[in-house]
Amino acid sequence: MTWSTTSTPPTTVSPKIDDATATAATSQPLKMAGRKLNRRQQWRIEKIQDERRARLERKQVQLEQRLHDEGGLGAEQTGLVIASFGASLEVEASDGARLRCQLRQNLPLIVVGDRVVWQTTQEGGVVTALLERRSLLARPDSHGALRGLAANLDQIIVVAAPAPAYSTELIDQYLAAAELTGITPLLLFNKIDLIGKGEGEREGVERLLQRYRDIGYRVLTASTRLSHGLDALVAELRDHTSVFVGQSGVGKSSLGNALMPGVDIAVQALSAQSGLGQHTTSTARLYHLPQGGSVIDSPGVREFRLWPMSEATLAEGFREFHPLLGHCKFRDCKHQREPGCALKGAVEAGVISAERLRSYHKIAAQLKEFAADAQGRP
Ligand SMILES: Nc1nc2c(ncn2[C@@H]2O[C@H](COP(=O)(O)OP(=O)(O)OP(=O)(O)O)[C@@H](O)[C@H]2O)c(=O)[nH]1
Ligand SMILES: [Mg+2]
Ligand SMILES: [Zn+2]
Repeated sequence: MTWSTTSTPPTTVSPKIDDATATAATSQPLKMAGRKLNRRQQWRIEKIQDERRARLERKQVQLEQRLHDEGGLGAEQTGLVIASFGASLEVEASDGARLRCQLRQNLPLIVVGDRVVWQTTQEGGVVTALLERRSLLARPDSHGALRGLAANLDQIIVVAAPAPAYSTELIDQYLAAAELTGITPLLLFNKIDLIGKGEGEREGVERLLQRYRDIGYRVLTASTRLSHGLDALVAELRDHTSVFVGQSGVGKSSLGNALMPGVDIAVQALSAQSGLGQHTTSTARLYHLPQGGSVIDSPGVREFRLWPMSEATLAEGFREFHPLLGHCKFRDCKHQREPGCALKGAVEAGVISAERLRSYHKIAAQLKEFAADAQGRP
């Protein structure tokens, strides 16, 4: 059987899809069974996407029509995005009022922290433009496409804790993301009340934090339970826009609650079964701190992935490697077993930590794996 007889689209299909299938059928009339199925699946996916697009366009047209019928919009104003729900945004006007806004067609993806131009409508507002961003923190989705997390950030507060157990690779990936996007990071080790007296546990955390202090990163410890470290945190957050990032369950939202009396962000205990966080926060949200500054509470992750990048770029994400890069004997040095490697030499001389170089190699290997996976994907 040929592909064209098994997957003839139903009569309701749009001419565009008919054309596409006709081209495919004539250029490759005989196909193997597996390939046939893929084509058919592909065609279905395209059809669903076309329908979605058409639905969205119809909605947009209705919105434009309604705006027109209402006899005009309010004057253009600028606003700050407090939360993004995809199809709509919560916007803070310059007078502090909050309102739900629809989005004009053909706008780029808008994220929390963005500044926008908006106008009032009878039902709220409509966002008509995105203003220039000072910075953007992004990460790839499961298909490798970059998704913005938050915009106009000055600081990334990387939150880690004894439970769920911290991962140095995760911390290092966030620090690299901060380094490469030019946003200042701060490492915040929360839940210090949970650091047991178990052999080496406290020393392990102290060594970890000292390693980052030695590199020159700011490090704070905190406990929302003991109200420890909160004043120091407030001082670091003042006059900046910061985002809390980190694993689910490390206490990002709890920190938000501790800093803002009267604000009640949902928090949830770790899963008794896995000891992991339960993805309690689902949408990033910006809060103004009474002491000054704004903080964005973001949904926790199980793993943070850097966007696809070369090993050389990743190495630049490790701040203390900077003076050494370009000084290896071989220009394409992988910093593994090559003779004359400046990074290995620096580890031996105690200038950089072996853990950070190990972490770099692990993250580089992961990036390679994801890239290979992405290529293998249909
Ligand atoms: N022992 C202890 N528990 C804390 C502390 N801070 C937060 N917790 C608890 O940790 C659990 C998770 O806290 P959340 O604030 O929901 O964590 P989160 O990082 O916002 O998690 P997601 O929203 O899933 O990303 C809750 O049960 C909190 O009560 C702390 O300093 N000490
Ligand atoms: Mg949360
Ligand atoms: Zn090297």
